[in-house]
Amino acid sequence: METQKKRVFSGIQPTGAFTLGNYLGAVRNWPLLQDEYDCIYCVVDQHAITVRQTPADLRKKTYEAAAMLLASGIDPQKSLLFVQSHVPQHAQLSWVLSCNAQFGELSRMTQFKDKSAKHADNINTGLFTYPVLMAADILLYGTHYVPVGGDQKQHVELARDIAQRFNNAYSETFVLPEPMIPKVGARIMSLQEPTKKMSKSDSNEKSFVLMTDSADVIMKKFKSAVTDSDGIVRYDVENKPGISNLMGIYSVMTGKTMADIEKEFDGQGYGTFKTAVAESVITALKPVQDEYNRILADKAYLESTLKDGAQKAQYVANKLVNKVYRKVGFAQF
Ligand code: AQP
Repeated sequence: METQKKRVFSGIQPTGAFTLGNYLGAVRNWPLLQDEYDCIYCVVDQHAITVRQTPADLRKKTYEAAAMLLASGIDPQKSLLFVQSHVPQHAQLSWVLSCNAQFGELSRMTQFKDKSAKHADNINTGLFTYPVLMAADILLYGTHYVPVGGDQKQHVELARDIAQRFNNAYSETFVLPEPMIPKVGARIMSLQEPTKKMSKSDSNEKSFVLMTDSADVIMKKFKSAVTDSDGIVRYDVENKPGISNLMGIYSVMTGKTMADIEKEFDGQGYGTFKTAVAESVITALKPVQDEYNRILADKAYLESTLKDGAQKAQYVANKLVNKVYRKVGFAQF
């Protein structure tokens, strides 16, 4: 992995089947970076337990998440793919970084505020220090770019601040990472409450489309998407959040601009438009779903790919952790 290419790192939680938001905001873009960058992708199971998980389910979802990443086009010959808990250096670095992160800055993280409101019965310290572990994920590999959805921008900026602080205190150690956020699709909204982001943990199943949903279910979910009553397909996020969200999805799927889409559906009802959006999603997801089912059935291939990825990642991560330990003054023999 010692190359001149810039390094890309990103991760996804195995907390359930991925939503269309996860796909368009992040996962779909990851394979597109594989030739230009040195890419490392991770199933972040340690992040997942900040919210209570059923152990057997978490194990199953970890396989499913890895299979979906491979099905989406991540090629283990080009990129590293592994499970976070298989590389203990993430947790090791996280501790050192947490001693260089401020309580105040973590308290300002939007995701912490949202998730602690959602899980009021389990506001554990892991939920609070989640962004520090994420900073460790990123900084461990000398990452230049982090391809994420818009909701993760704040966390990547925090990782950069922590890296800068450490570099100032102990000398140049970490590369300062930057978020890489897609121009369209960075924030896919709930189909039922289009001012809220689409999230796989939403209790209303009609609010999200899963990458594993059948064609019928996808069509039904789009048909019941909340819009407005003026009947005009026009991009206006503030006044027409539902229609604008559907236009965003259609735009990523078809490559058409908002102006093209407005023209295409001029004078037609929302029914026709919703059907077209659903069909574009069904068509794009079909080959990924077929590949997903094939890979998921091949457990031996999945395990050997993840094992190989973890070994290679450990090699890179271990060098960095040793360097950090030396810099902070831990005795090394
Ligand atoms: N609605 C979204 N639009 C665009 N991008 C999104 N991402 C998530 N939701 C949207 C991006 O997906 C990547 C992986 O996300 P994650 O698994 O780390 O968890 P998350 O951001 O907390 O996503 P969810 O679906 O809301 O999960 P739960 O419900 O488990 O908390 C990230 O790059 C994220 O930006």
